[in-house]
Amino acid sequence: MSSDPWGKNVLVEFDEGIAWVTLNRPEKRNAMSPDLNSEMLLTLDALETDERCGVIVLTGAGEAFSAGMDLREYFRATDDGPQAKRMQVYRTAATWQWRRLLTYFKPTIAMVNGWCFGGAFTPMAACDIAIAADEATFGVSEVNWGIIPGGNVSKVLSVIMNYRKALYYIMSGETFDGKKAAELGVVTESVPKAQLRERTRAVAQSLLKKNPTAVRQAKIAFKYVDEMSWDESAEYLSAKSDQLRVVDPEKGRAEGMKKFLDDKEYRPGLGEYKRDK
Ligand code: ACO
Ligand code: V55
Repeated sequence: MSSDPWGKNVLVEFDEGIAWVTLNRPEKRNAMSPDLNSEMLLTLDALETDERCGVIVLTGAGEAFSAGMDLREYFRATDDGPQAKRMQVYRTAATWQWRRLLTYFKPTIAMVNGWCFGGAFTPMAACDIAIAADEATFGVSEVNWGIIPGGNVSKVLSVIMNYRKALYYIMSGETFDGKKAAELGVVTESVPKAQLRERTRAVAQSLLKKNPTAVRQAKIAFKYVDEMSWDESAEYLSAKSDQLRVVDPEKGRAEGMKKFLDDKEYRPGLGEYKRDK
């Protein structure tokens, strides 16, 4: 018997350093139920220390990325029940959707293959990178169901989206496609659905080629500075840089300097080195 926490509402496949993590309730368009949320939380915790996982790709089974929170199991079933139980269900959702994902130890990519509604914006936006199918449909649809974008959907929108655009989509519930999502900065890029997996795989593989400690420290630093003053940020970034030298087992800083200054044979993304050695 496998002791993996995933396997029912969440599937995980390992593929050369990539862990493909799939929300797996296709018949419910991967709506996030309390059971799914508990499984995702355990899955993220397990993958954080799993050596087969160097980067996470979060996606959805079937036609949907995720149709948001499960209106039946997450809201209706808990609305009139004990407050303590409801808070526990909400907290589990929040814990994986943004607390864990925002500063996850490994790079995270949301691969938005289809429908992305309401509560699905939280994990999508909490991933470091989001790549959508041009054909995907996005909607901040809460207003249609007499609720507001909670679960920190409004907060993530205030970070990733322009103020006027965010308010417009929050108040109108109007949908937009993957191309528009890229234009709005809601996703990093969008590609035709036929190329989505291949493109996502290429991005994931390019991240895996970088020094993982440097990538991690850069990402985490970026996420935290947002809410700091300039002075705090400068001080924190300086400390974070020093920390990187200490915690990097590859000693990438010394290696990086040597590659550029002494060996002169490394030009990431720029082709052949042209200067005289
Ligand atoms: N909560 C609960 N059940 C859902 C949800 C949801 N968010 N989304 C889809 N489902 C269920 C449907 O009730 C249906 O269940 P059934 O087969 O038992 O009747 C099943 O998934 C398939 O849904 P359909 O509507 O039949 O699928 P279709 O492909 O036609 O449409 C779509 C997909 C557009 C995603 C549609 O299901 C939809 O609009 N869902 C709601 C999207 C939404 O607004 N989500 C935000 C919720 S609010 C929040 O997240 C905080
Ligand atoms: C919403 C989402 C939630 C939640 C409460 O967007 C409301 C609606 C993502 O979790 O806990």
